[in-house]
Amino acid sequence: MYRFATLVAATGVLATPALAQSWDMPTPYGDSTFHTQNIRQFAEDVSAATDGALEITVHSAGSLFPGGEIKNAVRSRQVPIGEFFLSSIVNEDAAYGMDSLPFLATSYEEAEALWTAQEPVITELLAEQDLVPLFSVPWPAQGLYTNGEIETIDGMTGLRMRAYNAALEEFATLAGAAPVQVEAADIPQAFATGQVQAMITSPSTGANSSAWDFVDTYTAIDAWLPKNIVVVNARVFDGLSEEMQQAVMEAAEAAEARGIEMSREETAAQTAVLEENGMTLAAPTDELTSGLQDIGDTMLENWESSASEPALEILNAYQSE
Ligand code: PCA
Repeated sequence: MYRFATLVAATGVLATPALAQSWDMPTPYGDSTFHTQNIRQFAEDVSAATDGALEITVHSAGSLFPGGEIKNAVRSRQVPIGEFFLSSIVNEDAAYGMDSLPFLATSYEEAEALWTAQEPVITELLAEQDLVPLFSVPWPAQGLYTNGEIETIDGMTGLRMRAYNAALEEFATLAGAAPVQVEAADIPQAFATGQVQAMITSPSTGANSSAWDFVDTYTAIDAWLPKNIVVVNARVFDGLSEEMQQAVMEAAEAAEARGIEMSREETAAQTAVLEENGMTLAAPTDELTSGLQDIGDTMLENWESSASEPALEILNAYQSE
């Protein structure tokens, strides 16, 4: 019996291709999020292209690591690969936070141009931490979720507002609101307990968190398109065969293009879901837009006064296009 078990175990080992690898991939966002669906497809593509020699398992909704820890988990090789919200690491360098500056890039074309300017700089910065960026996909433009329509910036005074990064915290403060940091997965809970009363996020995250249960109005201020990024640990990546590296890079390129398409389609589709569930869709009044633009100007000035040299170079490159 003992001998038989040993034989089976030994055969099992031999049956596994020598270089087969299995990677865990954490993301902060839930299964209904289009980014998560996109990275699951990326994982399938990698598996197919390597004949199963590289299997990636996606762990969604912060189940393996909370959003704020994913970058360091990949850096320290606790996991080989992960997805996170790029601007969440703006404290390391202003270059990471540019996609969350209000009105700097407000369309997919501008978001792409901004990423083109950011990518080489960010690639260099991440290399210092043993990280290789694989692809980056923007969320749809960010809109305002409130009870009742906000017609001027004064309407935001005193509102407890959900924030997801430092830029949104600054934004809320400049608008006279009170920012409260809440991860996407905790939005329903934060509204239900009265921790927050308003938020700025995409139609995707609004629909994915059933915003209509807590607020009745969506105002499409379309002020910025923040991005997710997928990174792999450089040492793990370098350890792959050349064919495997190429398979990962090709799947990554396809994932970026597919993700941008999914994001574009989400904008109208999920805004319609908000409306179908009874929310009022509002266009911002001219007064609100100009109030928001003033805040954007102030934030850009603040950003410039503390930005690193490489970050300022990104801004120059982007603005001179
Ligand atoms: N959804 C994420 C980030 C930006 C977005 O649209 C969130 O709200 O946390």
